Amino acid sequence: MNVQTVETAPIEGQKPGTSGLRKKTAVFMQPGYLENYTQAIFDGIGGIDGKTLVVGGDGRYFNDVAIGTILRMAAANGAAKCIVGRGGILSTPAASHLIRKRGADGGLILSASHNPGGPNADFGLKYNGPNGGPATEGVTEKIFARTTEIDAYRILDGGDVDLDTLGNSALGAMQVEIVDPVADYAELMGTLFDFEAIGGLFKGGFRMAFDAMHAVTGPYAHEILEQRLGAPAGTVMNGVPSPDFGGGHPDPNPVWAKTLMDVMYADDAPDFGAASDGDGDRNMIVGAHCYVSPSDSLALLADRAELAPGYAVGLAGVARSMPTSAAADRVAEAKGMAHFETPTGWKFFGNLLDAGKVTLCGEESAGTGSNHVREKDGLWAVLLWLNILAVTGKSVSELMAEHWATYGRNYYSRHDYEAVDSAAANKLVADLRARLGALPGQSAGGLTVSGADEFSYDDPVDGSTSSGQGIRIYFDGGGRVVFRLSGTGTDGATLRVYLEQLETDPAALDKDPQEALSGIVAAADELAEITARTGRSAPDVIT
Ligand code: VG1
Ligand code: CO
Repeated sequence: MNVQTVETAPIEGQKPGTSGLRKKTAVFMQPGYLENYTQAIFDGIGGIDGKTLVVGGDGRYFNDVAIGTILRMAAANGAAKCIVGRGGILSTPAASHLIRKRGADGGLILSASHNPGGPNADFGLKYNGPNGGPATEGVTEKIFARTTEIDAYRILDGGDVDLDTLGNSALGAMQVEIVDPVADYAELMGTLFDFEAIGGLFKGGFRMAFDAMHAVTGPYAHEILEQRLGAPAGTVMNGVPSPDFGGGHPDPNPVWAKTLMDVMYADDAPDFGAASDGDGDRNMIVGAHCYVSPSDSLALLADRAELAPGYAVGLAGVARSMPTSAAADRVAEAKGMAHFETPTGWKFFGNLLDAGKVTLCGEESAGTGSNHVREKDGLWAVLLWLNILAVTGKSVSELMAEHWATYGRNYYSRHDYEAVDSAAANKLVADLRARLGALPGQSAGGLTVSGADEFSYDDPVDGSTSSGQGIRIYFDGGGRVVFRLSGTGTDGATLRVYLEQLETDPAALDKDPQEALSGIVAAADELAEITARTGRSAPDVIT
């Protein structure tokens, strides 16, 4: 086996978005495409000579082939070792944990997360640093800069690794260790949660439905929920990962996890339902006839995390992404905890977690996590909920009703307009930006604008600034709408409209969120001219 240096030229569009580089699978499979980006990562982080990397992905189409290429490139670039999940599988939180546990220098995670998979769907690749978290903005910029000037990549001219056999082997001068993707992660969960108490729930006849959505959490959920916690076989639905996620969108929300929603809203609904996404970092929580919005879930977990052994000492603070509702802030304020507001994307939580400023983090897009890893973690959130249910003996709907009675309710919804013409979407945002100063005092949808700005974040740890992170418009009476363009889509532009209205009247906590938000929805359309500019009369996805 020899190291080959292959001449190449920059490929346009290799710009990482909210969470690494995401493109159509066919784009990633073009000759040199994966190779260029992988070499740009290696160069962008200052080379990988003598380093140890963790490599794994969510098992989607092209995962195994891409891992073969990445391993041959890592060896040719002088890496000392790659630690790889068996079969090329690692959930994103399990990869984050493995990087931290083994003291690795970083990792490559192959996933397009909640985006569909398959030859005609999406693929993705991202680099996580030695803290186990997604590359910071600074590192991401270096990787992107490298893609624009790359002239060669290095790869072994042969050599195959059997991804299915546990243990060590050599690839050129590099060592490859194939590890069980589940074991270390399951062990970590056992240190954070009271498995005996949760096991007791199941022994007592508590029923749960977990939808792995044909994605990576299947093996993790089978092992943890059914094997270690004793939930009956069949608790985990769609638990065998498939390269195209059974043809579905592995996105845990009421639209794409409809199978689970139907189970949870049936007459004989189980006590607790949950789902996770393609790469296992998101979670959806639903009680019997009771969907919990991710923003509310974060707030409830922030309020009650102390009931789990791993958080018994209390939380240092809580962070949420800007478009996430302020429900968690209300808990933090009541408890005298620090709280932070960051741009969208998990990479912004890393510094706060590393500095010990926060213990819990969350996003409205069904991401919740803590300082146990540096990624959001779907099954972790599910287990924290189970621990709280076991200790309190209350149902999900009882817990939510108590929560709203104590803190008020931040009615919340996100409306997504997908595959919109990019130019039209960019112009919508640019025109709003230009009018921000003129908005206060204006009325729209029967509401009066009280303030408007564009979110810019000053990282309190490294002092960096990230601007242009979403347009916020506030209304008299505690309402807010946020406009942002997605950084994970692969078709045109996706306009995300985040709607929120605080309600503290005890008699008004039980409304349908879309009804409670109808005024804000009308105001949003009027101010941004969504219908007129996108040609859409309704959002494609409402969560
Ligand atoms: C979306 C979500 C964001 C999340 C990101 C990655 O980004 O809104 O909250 O961090 O996906 O999640 P965007 O730019 O499309 O809004 V995952 O589970 O896809 O890694
Ligand atoms: Co994900």
